[in-house]
Amino acid sequence: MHTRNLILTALLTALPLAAQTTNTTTLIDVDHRATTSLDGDWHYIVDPYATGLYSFHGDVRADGFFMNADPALAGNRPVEYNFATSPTLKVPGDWNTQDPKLFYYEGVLWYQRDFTYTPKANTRTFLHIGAANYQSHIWVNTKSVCEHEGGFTAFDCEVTAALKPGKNFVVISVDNTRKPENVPTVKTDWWNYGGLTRDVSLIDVPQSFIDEYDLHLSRTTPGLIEGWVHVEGAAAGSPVTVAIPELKATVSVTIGEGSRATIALPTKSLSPWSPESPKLYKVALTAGADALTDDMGFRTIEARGIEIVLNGKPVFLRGMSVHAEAPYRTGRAVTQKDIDTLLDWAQELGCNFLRLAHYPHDERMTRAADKRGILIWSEIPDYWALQFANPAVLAKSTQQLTEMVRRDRNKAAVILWSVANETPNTEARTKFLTTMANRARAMDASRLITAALLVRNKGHNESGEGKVNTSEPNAKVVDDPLGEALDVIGTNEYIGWYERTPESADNTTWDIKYQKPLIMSEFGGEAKFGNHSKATPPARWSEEYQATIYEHQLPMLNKIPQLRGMSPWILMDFRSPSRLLPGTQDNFNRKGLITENGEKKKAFYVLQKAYKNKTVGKAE
Ligand code: GCB
Repeated sequence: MHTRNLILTALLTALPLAAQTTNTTTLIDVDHRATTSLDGDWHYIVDPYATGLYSFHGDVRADGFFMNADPALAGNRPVEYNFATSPTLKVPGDWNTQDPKLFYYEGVLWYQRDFTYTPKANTRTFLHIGAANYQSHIWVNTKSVCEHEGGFTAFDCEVTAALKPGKNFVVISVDNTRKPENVPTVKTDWWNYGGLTRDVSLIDVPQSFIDEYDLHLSRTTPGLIEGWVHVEGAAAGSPVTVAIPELKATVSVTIGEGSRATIALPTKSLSPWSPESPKLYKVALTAGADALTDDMGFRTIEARGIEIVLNGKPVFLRGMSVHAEAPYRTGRAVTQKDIDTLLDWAQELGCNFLRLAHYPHDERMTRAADKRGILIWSEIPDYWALQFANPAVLAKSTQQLTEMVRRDRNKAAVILWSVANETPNTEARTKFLTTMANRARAMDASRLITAALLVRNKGHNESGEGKVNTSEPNAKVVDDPLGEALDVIGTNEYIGWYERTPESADNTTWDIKYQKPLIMSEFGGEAKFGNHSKATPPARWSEEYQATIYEHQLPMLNKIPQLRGMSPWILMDFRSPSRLLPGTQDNFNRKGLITENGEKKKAFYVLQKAYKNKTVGKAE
């Protein structure tokens, strides 16, 4: 073999093992930090062959495009890119819906923008990226500052040493290529929107600063707020104060081991946060030169037997599943208006609960849920057939879980961390996801851990699509071994859509092997808005057919003793490349109760009536 080929082979073989995330952290409560927004117009270069990332040998160029900018490295080579004369995209935003040429694009795209900066004394500066789907590599003034993998979680990289007074620039390569070893993997049922899909900003913090905290209401001592504050760079013995002025409650402690201070803050007359009364308090945290405030609610959430117990009282979750898809324009939901529209619809429907499918959403969503009093299920994209036997995939999944928990662990609205959706029942899967559930619990023992499981028919050994009619489809069994590792069981089923008829729900029975609360985390069917059927039974794809599914589901669900919530599929029609039926789907999953243009289908009103009159679910 040629030496050059040998090098190429060696490098390509080494690539998948390379660390995918380096030099990143996740700062929290960033919306209360002093930030400089870098949102707006960014120049972009579409680079389908990853020319700026790899040399012609195929090795990764840590200096990216800037290899050409350095004469010592570039020699006489001409510079073959120019950001200044390249067009612009809006950040935040996916690239797919901003330029028709990029609608189906999956690959590398380069972003660049200039900014001015005045370094301040005793200050560290982080570049904050709300989300970049999927893999990103970041340079500031030609210096590589960090790399990140995972398309739905926020991350920060320290840029203090790379910044200079005056003019600066940042370059970010974002690659949304689907790969079998990614999380999610190659096959999903949503659009793989690429790009800097959420806010980008610079965050200034003191040398030593509060980078994480967990403050929650004790399950055992009434009114006690407990947890910890982590102060990056703080020496043991330095002071930390947490105060809630409205409650006249203050605690001052000192940093112990691992730059962490343990907090126990007794309060009197605290109003617990709940959907009926989503009370948020101003919480002031101080640690040396750093001071940060947060708006926080305090509540307890527990699973007791088959009950979900909020502030000591059983609760029923009247919910809906929702993708982070923007109403009225499609693409990623990024603006406050996008989020408010989705939440207005959910509340109009009568929801007190939302399942954020199938990945962590923008922080505006969980903040708004805190304000409005909507209980939240937040999920990592451990979706369908991940490479469960691959340790690198476990590492990626763990990273996404950690970043999700870190960002939202102080939001009262979030009550459930979901570690997966519809995964195949194999040994490798169960081991992988049990590890994930245990990690979630170890990180945050104050919330409940769940996952959406597949259901099987009695007599059939395996769960899964395409297996119906081989056994007893009227007798559903929920006994996926992953249930052992969960506090709350989620199950997805599509009676009347992917199997049998809507009416067959009437004599379907459910055998739930776990004495744990159950959430029917998906059910539903597709309808094209305006497509009506007068036939009996109504024709598929009509609004009447979809409404019939809901009419037969609700009485069936009411008969399941463990049922403590539901999040039917789905609030709004959303783009999916897997949905190919022309004239009806046109690359949209049409299971929404509302179209992407805000039109409400008949089924919306069926569910609304049941939610408003509380004819579905246990009366609290
Ligand atoms: C499911 C998946 C969801 C799909 C949905 C469907 O079970 O969890 O992501 O979009 O079914 O419409 O088939």
